[in-house]
Amino acid sequence: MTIVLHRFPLSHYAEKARAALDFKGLEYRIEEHLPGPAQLAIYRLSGQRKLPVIEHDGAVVADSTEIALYLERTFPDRRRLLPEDPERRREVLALEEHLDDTLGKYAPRVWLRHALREDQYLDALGRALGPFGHAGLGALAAVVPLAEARVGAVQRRLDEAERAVRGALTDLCARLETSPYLVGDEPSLADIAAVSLVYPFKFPPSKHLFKPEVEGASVRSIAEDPALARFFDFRDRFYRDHLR
Ligand SMILES: N[C@@H](CCC(=O)N[C@@H](CS)C(=O)NCC(=O)O)C(=O)O
Repeated sequence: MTIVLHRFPLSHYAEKARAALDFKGLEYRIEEHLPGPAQLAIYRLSGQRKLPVIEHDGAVVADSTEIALYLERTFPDRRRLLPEDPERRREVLALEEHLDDTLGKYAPRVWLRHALREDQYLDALGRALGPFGHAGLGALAAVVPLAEARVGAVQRRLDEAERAVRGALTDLCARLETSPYLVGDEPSLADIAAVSLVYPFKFPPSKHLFKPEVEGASVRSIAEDPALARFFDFRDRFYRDHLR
């Protein structure tokens, strides 16, 4: 039975679940949702309000990590997301958890801070989202920088997020200096988490983007930062070589 992936179009956690489906070579269909009152349908389906959620053969699974682990258990003969070796496996799971706690948790705030100041990116995204989304982005672009300048607590929260995200990405660059993948010589769930959780900083080459025209649109102050180039180059390669 075809797997159904429920997602919000810009969600980095949903991209992580989608990348896990791709990596395992599974057939799936995407259902797009919008945040807001329509989340009631997600609640009815899964008993909680967040996405991603997948449906497969009567099972309903929420949370990107749970989804990856479900796919690994359910399709053991497909490409492995986790190494056989127990120590390597622990390392992959620990790095994936760390990436959820840093990139997963803080990337949206860093995105808010930087994306809203980059006209080219805002235009590309605004066109793809249509008039309603364009207006929403315009409103955010007016409010967030003002709040950051005037409200100390907002600035501190954004600074904290920026430290966490840049710190995590700098660590990933260091790992990639000595290793072809983030843990050892084989791709794993840790790579999937890293390449997908930066999703809206630079829309990757993928046929499953919510709109094909956003491919390549990037928040230049992050995705084109020379200090982070090793990671973003790796990420482009990873999408080309392992994902669709
Ligand atoms: N730990 C979850 C986090 C999922 C999550 O926070 N999803 C966000 C979208 S990126 C969401 O559904 N937000 C809507 C809400 O909180 O109501 C995962 O790994 O999937």
